[in-house]
Amino acid sequence: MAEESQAKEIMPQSLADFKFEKILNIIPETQNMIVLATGNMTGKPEPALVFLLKAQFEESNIPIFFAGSEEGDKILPVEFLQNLQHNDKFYNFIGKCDPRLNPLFVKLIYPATPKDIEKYTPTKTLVLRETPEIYSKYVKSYIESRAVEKELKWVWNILDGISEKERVIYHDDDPETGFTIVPDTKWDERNMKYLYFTVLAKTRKIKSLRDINGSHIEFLKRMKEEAMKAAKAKYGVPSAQLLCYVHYLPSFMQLHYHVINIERGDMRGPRCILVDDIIDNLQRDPEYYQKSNLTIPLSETHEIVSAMKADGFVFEE
Ligand code: M7G
Repeated sequence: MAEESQAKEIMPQSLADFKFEKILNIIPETQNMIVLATGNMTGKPEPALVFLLKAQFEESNIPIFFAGSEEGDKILPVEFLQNLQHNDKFYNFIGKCDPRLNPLFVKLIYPATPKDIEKYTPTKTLVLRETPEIYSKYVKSYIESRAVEKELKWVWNILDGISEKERVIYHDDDPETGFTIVPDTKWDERNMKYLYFTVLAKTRKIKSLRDINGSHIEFLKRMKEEAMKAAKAKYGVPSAQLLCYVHYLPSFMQLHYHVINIERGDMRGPRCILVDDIIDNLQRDPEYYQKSNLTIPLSETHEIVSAMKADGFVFEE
């Protein structure tokens, strides 16, 4: 309890509060970095995950970079520091921008648990075709063993109106059919091309797709429809540009949707299952997700893989 109240007061001011340990991953498309560090702010050294991301330029600032802008006088011009290449009319420069117009987007998970660190440490990924039998024998118990009180605290904080109150776009408190729509932390709410909502169901009974059946169809539809309405009403993004999907396996075990602008382009791989397809499948067979095989990518160090290997299951090399 004492630890909990202390944790609430922690508000790091800069990366000088942390000691660099190592770069865990570099995301090739963006060159963004995920860094492992250590902080002492909880009273003992504990790991921190630091995500260093280049934030989007504010569109309205772009004219200031050029000649003829009044505001341009108050800030430093974009300076070319180095010419990397020049051939005829083609130039590549390294430039310097006024830091006020070129913010860093820093995400921090602190204290980070071994699970958090594992999630962001690149490992070999194996593809498992999960039959209902594999689900009952290995995956269900893994899902049920998760430390929900710790892992879902941020989710419950949003659902209970404790955190991100001012960001919440839609909220319905019904314990069975309620849900909350909130901009995902991956989106800064400025560039509509990157729109990203998370839709969190209030019920704690649906942990994954395997718990969903025909009786949930109306609920699934409503969650999607409200997200589509909100995207249009609040941000002007029409539903024709939106994708709404769940992950299987999810990384946290309470029903939630991802709603993204298709132009973000980060809906990748077999973990993403479109909500429209889920609804279609349930309309054909209300027990579709209890009967079907599902493909899950798993890290080779994942405990489901270890448990299956221990029972003699062979993942082909
Ligand atoms: P995920 O990590 O891909 O999990 O998605 P999944 O595989 O179970 O779907 C969880 C989503 O929730 C990510 O897109 C996160 O950016 C987002 N998210 C995580 N946290 C801790 C927060 C938070 O505190 N607030 C909001 N608004 N979104 C969050």
